[in-house]
Amino acid sequence: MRLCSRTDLFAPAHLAAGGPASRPSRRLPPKRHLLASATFLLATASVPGFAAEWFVSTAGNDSSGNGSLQNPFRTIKRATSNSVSSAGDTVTVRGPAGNATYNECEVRLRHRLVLRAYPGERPRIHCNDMSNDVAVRIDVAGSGSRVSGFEISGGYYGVMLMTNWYQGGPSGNHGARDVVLEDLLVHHTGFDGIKVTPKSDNATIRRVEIHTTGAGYPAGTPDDDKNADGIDNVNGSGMVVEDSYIHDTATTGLYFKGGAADVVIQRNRIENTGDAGILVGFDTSPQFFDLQLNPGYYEAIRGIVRNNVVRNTGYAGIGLYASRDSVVANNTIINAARRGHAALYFGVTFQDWADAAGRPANRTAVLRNNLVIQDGGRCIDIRHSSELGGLSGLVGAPDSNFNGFPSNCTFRDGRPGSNLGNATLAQWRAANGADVNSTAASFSVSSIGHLPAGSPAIDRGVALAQVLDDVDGDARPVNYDIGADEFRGPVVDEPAPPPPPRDRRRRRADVPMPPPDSGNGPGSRVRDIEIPADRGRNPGPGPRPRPPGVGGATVPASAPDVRITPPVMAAWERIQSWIGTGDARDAVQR
Ligand SMILES: [Ca+2]
Ligand SMILES: [Ca+2]
Ligand SMILES: [Ca+2]
Repeated sequence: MRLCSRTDLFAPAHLAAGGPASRPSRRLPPKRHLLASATFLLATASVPGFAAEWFVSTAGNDSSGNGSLQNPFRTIKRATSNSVSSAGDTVTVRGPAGNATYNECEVRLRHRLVLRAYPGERPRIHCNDMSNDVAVRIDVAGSGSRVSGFEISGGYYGVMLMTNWYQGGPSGNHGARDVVLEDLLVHHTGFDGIKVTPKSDNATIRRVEIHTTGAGYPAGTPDDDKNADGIDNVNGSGMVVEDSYIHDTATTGLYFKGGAADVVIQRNRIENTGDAGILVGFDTSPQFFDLQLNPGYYEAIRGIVRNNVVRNTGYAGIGLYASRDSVVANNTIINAARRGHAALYFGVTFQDWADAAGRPANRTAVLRNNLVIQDGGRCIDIRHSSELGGLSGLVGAPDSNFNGFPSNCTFRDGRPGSNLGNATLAQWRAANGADVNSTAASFSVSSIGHLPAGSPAIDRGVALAQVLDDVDGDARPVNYDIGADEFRGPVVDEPAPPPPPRDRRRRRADVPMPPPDSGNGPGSRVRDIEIPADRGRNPGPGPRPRPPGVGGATVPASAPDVRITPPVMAAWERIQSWIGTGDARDAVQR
């Protein structure tokens, strides 16, 4: 079987779906013995609606401290416990350079909190246990929480949003909703960097760097046996991931699946991924779908992927699996699919080969203004499998146009009746009418995806209501460029790319990527394989109404909700400044 399970062996029981959120911690909660802080507590507790702020410092003390700035606690867990903080409070963690590390696992938000770094400081939460504990866990009762400004390393997952939802359970069950994760550096996690479980709706992940996932695998573990993505969302709807940098992941950079609806992925940079870059849907075990909302077992619904730069991926640059009403627009994909698939890929899903499952083909996916840069290889592939009576990667003709491709890449439609194997762009157009306005040329971009002056991508796209800005957060004028960047004249200050990795685990980034062709170039044998499926180890939520999907038209009348936040470039520069500061990348020399 191509889809061998590679997940459950490593899933601790208490991380399994439905179990963890309501299960009491195996550690005893701190005792209510804060005599020293009685006055402080009374002062805060006696005022209805008063939101307290609690401070934590590596110089603090859980016994004698009272959580004030002057007399802080020593551990974050002390401050987040039910015996200290309550819903609506803020926990502020000191992290001065040289003394910023909290060796804690299972930092758990049991109620709605703001857990943040002290201004100007960068505390680090490091969990040494990558088998049983996560570093930061947000309970269902922690819905509405915000985690901001931390470096997080180790743990089974770096951050996990919990759920008590399960298929067929009470309709009111859900996951940790409306959680904001921002300005985080998550790295060297045992498995996934951030895990979003079913019905953990409306998560916002912004200005986050994630790298070096899968540190929990023994040395020598084959890549195909790993499951350690940057962000793994199983049925968490309404998620927004933006202005983030995900790189050097053991498997896929980011995916949302299991019926996740109304997800927006924008202005991110994703590179050096073991498997795919971004996947809209994938392959989820049937029990994680909400069959009332999604009886057709679609993996992703109304997802939007725009203005991302994706580079150096093992499999698809951007792939779609059992999705419907998706928009993939204005992305730049560079040297994708080194091990198989294509820069833009329509995959098929198996859903455990279960009798009760849907395995629908992708439907009404709009591909516009995407820029593919590579030497040969496959630009678009529509897969077909003869298993289970025949599974197709797409219903109908591909709705793909105004994209930019290298002149020497190929196109395939593996569905019955198609003769497109290693087709040229002209043959692809003639066969299915797609990409008639797309451009074949020798494109290039800078190290961060900017177009050079005179690029054949400039003004060759089409205006889209679903795309109003570019990767820099700049508004797009009338004449759209192809790719993530809208060229706006001579570039004065081209920011340098993030520095190369320092420790051994990140060395991979230093190695020049092989030519994109290796194995999938014209005339070579394409590995027609699927990425091993994630069996939905931990599942997430229900759709939130959102602007109407795009039904194939390039410019729908209604404008979607586009959020223009600080440009990704600024985020990358800030991320760069984190690296090499603080007290050590040191403690994590695994
Ligand atoms: Ca995963
Ligand atoms: Ca333009
Ligand atoms: Ca720009």
